[in-house]
Formats: sequence, structure tokens, C-alpha cells
Amino acid sequence: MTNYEIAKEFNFDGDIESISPYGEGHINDTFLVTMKNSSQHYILQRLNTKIFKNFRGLMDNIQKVTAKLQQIIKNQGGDDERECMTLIPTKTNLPYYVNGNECWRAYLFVKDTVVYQVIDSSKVFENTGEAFGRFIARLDDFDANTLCEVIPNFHNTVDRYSKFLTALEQNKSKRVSFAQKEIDFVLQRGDKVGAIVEALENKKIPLRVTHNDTKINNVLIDKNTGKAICVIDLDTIMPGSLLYDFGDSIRSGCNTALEDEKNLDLVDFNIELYEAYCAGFLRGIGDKITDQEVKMLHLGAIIITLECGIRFLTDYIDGDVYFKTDYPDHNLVRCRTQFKLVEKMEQLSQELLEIAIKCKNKI
Ligand code: ADP
Ligand code: GN1
Ligand code: MG
Repeated sequence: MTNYEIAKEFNFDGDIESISPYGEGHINDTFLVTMKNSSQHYILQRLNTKIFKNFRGLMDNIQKVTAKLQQIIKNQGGDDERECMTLIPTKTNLPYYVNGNECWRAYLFVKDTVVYQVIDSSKVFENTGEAFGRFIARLDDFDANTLCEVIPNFHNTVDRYSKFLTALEQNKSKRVSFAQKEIDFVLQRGDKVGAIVEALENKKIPLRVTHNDTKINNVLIDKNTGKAICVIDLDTIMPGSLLYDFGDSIRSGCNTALEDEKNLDLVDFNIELYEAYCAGFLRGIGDKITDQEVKMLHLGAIIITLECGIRFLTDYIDGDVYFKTDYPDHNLVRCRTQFKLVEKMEQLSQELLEIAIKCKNKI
């Protein structure tokens, strides 16, 4: 079926004008669908069913979570179609359309918004923190047992490390010798990957319903006000730790360069942005965060950045089977930026802890 035929399966209002590739995601195929004589556009997505094998469970999670969020937003007098993703059903009233091995879904396109790949304003980043903090707070009483684990062990850094060791051993694409420096960087940190997993296991921090993919281009920013209005990319919502959610925004937003910048001199950690995000996140989450979580926020940032670098490196070694890549060394380039940020954050660790505590005390 063509994309046009797929789009015709959904209950869009009016006649389709155009369908074009959209966005910078690494996982799904996203298209913008514009309509004739209407300013209401739509997002059409082909889910990556190789990665999201249980796409039915995933879509069920999204339906449950968006229904809950829309209710809360309405109760608070907000605009639920702007502040939350709205699924568009098929013409036969199903939440997604299956075509052979493919799963397609559609959302309302949220107008007059932008997403950032690199953050250039602390106010915008503070607003981003507030949106992600509020997102977790709104789902605080959501029963985690009603959600399926979309990708088991998604943010289990210990498991990611062990998969990396297996990839090394197998050396499927004969690339190990080209990445020795990066491999050594990871091996030197083998004893540091477990801090969050252990804290969850020992119940020092709670298991919550979390987003799990809070990079900066997964929130829509109002073009006119700079407010972060809508958290998107809800595929990985499942039980997890908020430390990873906090950390993934820091990983992506405090980087002074792109995730795949080749010139590492341009990659640095912006500590002013860190403080801005902390302030926003802690305001957004309010009293739902525990003292232990506050004390571990900086570890969330360091560990998920290491984890993300490990994932890029593992994918490079395995032959680029997971993330979309544009050229052969793309995943290696990506892992280098992550490791540079890890080094910077390790040096700043004590300051990062103090900033989090200071921001919390101001709330
Ligand atoms: P992926 O899982 O591949 O990252 P996303 O769901 O994040 O896919 O979508 C990719 C991009 O499409 C986003 O970064 C954003 O720019 C844009 N986008 C997604 N959904 C919407 C929406 N409802 N309204 C406006 N833009 C959107
Ligand atoms: C992927 O889907 P996207 O592009 O927002 C990945 C994240 C990584 C990120 C790195 C389901 O995010 O876990 O942190 O790339 N999503 C999935 O940029 O694996
Ligand atoms: Mg995304």
C-alpha cells in the first residue's frame, strides 16, 4: 500500500493535500499530512515493529495514558488537544492500522510549535523541565501494573552493559578494532553502571510510570511563548525511574552541540542549562519527588548518558541494526559525544548534586 492509501484509512477531516517525511526521530517513520482547505494537519507514523514487537501493547499503553492526561488537563481548564497527544482512529474506529507487518497510527498535529535539537535558551529549557516534571506528577497515581513493559530492560543499565560485553565477544561486524578507545572508556566504568538499578531493587527509590525517552526533541515548544506545551513520543511509557527521565533531558539539552557532532571540541556540558532544567523539573514535579531521588538526579544524568553511549557503541559493533544511521560510522560518532559529556559530568559531579539540592530548597 502507498502512504496515501494508508493515510486514507484514518479518520482525517477533509481531503489530503500532501504527505511528507517529518522530524528527526531515530526510530519510527514520521510523516506530516496536510489537508486541503484546512489548517488542521496530522502526524502519520509507521511504528518500527522490529523494535516495538508488542505494538498492540504499546498502543494500549498510549491510549490509557493519553486518556488519563487529557482528563487531568481538562479538569485543570487546559486545552487537552494542545497539551496532550490526540490519537486519530481509523475509519473503522480502531486506534491503529495494521498492514502486513506494519503498524500505522495518526495524531493531531499540534500547530505553532517547534522542537529543538540543541537548546539555546535557559528559559526554554527550564520550561522543558517543568513539562517533564509535571508529566511524571500527573501520572503519579497511575497504576503501573496496567501498563505493559514495551521493551523489557529498556533502561536497565546493567543489562545494557552486559549486552555490550556480548557484542564485543561476538564482534559481528568486525568493527571492534576500530573502536578500542571507546570500548576501554566503557570497560573502565563497568562498576558504575548499576547505581540506579540497585537503588530500585533495594527500594531506595520508587518505581513509577515514566516516559523513558525525554530527549529535548520529544517536547513541543510553543513558537510564540517558549512554553513547553506537549510531551510527545509516548512509545516507551512504562514503569521506570524518574532519574532516567531527568537524565535524558540533561544528556540531550546540556550538550552544546548536536548528538552526532563530529568535532568534539564543540561538545561541552552547559552547567547553567543544568540549573535551569533542575529548577523547572523540580517545580513541575512538586512534592512527588523523594529526597533520595533529588540526591541522585545528577547520577541519573551521568548514567543515562553513559547508557546511551553504550547503546550507540553496541549498535556500531553489531552493525547498525537498531538506530537509523546516515553513514557507516554514525553510531560511533554518536557514542563519542556521549562519552565526552560523561567525562565532563563526572568532573562536575559534586556541583551538580549541590545545584539539585539548592533548586529543591527553593521550591
Ligand atoms: P521517533 O519515535 O521516531 O523519535 P517522534 O514521535 O518523536 O518519533 O516524532 C518525530 C518528530 O515529529 C518529533 O520530534 C516532532 O518534531 C514531530 N512530531 C511528532 N508528533 C507531533 C505532533 N503531534 N505535533 C507536531 N509535531 C509532532
Ligand atoms: C531514540 O525515538 P527517539 O529518536 O526519540 C531512542 C532513545 C535514545 C535516543 C537517542 C525507543 O529516541 O532511547 O535515547 O534515540 N528510542 C528508543 O537519541 O530506543
Ligand atoms: Mg522522538
